Amino acid sequence: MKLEKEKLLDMYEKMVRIRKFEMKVEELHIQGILPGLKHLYIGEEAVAVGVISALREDDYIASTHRGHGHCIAKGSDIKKMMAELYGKKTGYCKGKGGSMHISDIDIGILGANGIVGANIPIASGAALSIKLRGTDEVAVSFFGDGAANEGIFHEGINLASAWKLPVMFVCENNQYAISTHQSRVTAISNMGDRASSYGIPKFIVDGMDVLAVHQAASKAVRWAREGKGPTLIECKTYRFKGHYVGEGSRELSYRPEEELEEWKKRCPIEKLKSELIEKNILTCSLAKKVSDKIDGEIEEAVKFAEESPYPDPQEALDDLFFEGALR
Ligand SMILES: Cc1ncc(C[n+]2csc(CCOP(=O)(O)OP(=O)(O)O)c2C)c(N)n1
Ligand SMILES: [Mg+2]
Repeated sequence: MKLEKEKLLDMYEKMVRIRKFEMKVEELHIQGILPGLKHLYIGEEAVAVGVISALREDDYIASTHRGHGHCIAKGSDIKKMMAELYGKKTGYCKGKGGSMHISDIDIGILGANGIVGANIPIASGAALSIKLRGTDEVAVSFFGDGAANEGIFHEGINLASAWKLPVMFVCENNQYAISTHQSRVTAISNMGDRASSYGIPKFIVDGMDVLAVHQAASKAVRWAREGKGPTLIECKTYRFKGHYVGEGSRELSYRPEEELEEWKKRCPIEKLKSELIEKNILTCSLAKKVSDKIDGEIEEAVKFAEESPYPDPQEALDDLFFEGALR
């Protein structure tokens, strides 16, 4: 599959935007500036960008607790994301949701989700709605290797396959569910092999290679748009940081330093960068320009968040479904 130069550069830029956003979030959290819990996507950028770059704007994604990368890849406003992380009124959830509740329905982001595995049936539900409306959008559920061992994985995929719903199930297999290695709780090594239980196609790809992910996702999108139903895409990936910001050195108690170092050598951004340089699509000076531009965007997002007001305490119960019940 040959991708246009602009498309490749856009994918590169999006991966850099995710990386830099996450690095800033880590820095601000460690300084004690950001409240709440954050799970960084550093190391996994190729999965979100590879899959989402195969979608249209009117397609849907359902995200996870590790969701900043999905939102940025789908085109979220990083100013509103940063404001949400600061707990400010100008954030996506008016500062009351935080990292694990960012959503932007206008561009098809059905929401991050702090409940592991919960977005699998949500994406299937969105796909059912697509089917009932008779349109050709697709829905994507991102979830981890840990989520793939929950009952909801079976329920969501089973019904989607029985009803041939236009949904892609993307397993971001970073090998760990918090501190538990996949091999301790799963007898098979490829989560993608489970596709055969549901009679759907599988793709098992190198999740550090954005082009490989994009290629698999493009096939899955075509499959869904043609009305053939769901697919399961397993992306082998790795998180370069702890499970959550603040885990610190504890992470080395459950995963060997050498393993981390080996995976870092396979950085998905460096990989794409060198491939694009080799093909004369990217130059070092253009890469520097992209880096500077994104540094500027992040600085602007932080400024926007810092200058924004906190929500008024009077608004604490606004926008909640049970608001009436409490008053
Ligand atoms: C239903 C549910 N069970 C447990 C948790 C606690 N929890 C939060 S993240 C996580 C690990 C998830 O691992 P995985 O699905 O592999 O995603 P990753 O963090 O590796 O991206 C767990 C167990 C939760 N939030 N929801
Ligand atoms: Mg995991």
